[in-house]
Amino acid sequence: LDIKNLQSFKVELTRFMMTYKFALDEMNTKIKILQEEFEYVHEHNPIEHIKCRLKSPESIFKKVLRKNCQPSLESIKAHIKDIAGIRITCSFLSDIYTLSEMLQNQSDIRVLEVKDYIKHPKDNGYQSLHLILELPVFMTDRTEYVCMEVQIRTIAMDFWASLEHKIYYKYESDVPKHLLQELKEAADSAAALDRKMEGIHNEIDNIKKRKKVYDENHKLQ
Ligand code: 0O2
Repeated sequence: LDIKNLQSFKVELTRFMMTYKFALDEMNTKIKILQEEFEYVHEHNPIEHIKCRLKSPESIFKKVLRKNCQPSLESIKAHIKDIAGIRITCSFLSDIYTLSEMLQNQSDIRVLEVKDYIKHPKDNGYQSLHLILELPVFMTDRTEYVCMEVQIRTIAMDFWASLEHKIYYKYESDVPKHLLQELKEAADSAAALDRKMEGIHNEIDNIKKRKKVYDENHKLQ
């Protein structure tokens, strides 16, 4: 590449990355709206935290090489679906599916893929619900349909995934067998904890509902 070409590639790449940033901003707003209204209507906040990230150009190019795709922006757009990523950590298992349904039902969102690693955990124990979504971003002179990966998980799943990620990098992918076994057991414990917390949450919810009915009946008398 000569200087002129390099400069025009830089402009193109910056514009390309901007569309993903805008898509993240849009999705972040959508999730915050759902969170705020859900809390108002159901008196329960389903989201613990939201984390947005843009893949760095370095890791995009690593993935390009791994996937054997052309190093052009068109090919990257077509093959790499997680340049923009949002991770939503929920309080309870049921919140994951409620939020996922709410996002999937929005008319400007196109659902490209759903990977349910909660119903079908990975062999290492990894659990999360992954949605590959596409949404329109209205630019000054065009509309771009931008893809992103939304990962939805509980606090326990997130705790497990971040620890596993650190161990994986520490051992440069070559994790000792006994640690893999222990990680799998920890994933099973995390799943059991999630089910227990869901049960407690449902019980408290039922008590709250019964109290509301009782209070309303007594107000009427
Ligand atoms: P980062 O740094 O989090 O972005 P793909 O390669 O994405 O086209 P794949 O492998 O089917 O296809 O994607 P999948 O299964 O949807 O997983 C993508 C992302 O999920 C990963 O992104 C991780 O964030 C997370 N993930 C998947 N499996 C595991 C796992 O076993 N352990 C942990 N800790 N996270 C996992 P990246 O790009 O790998 O990393």
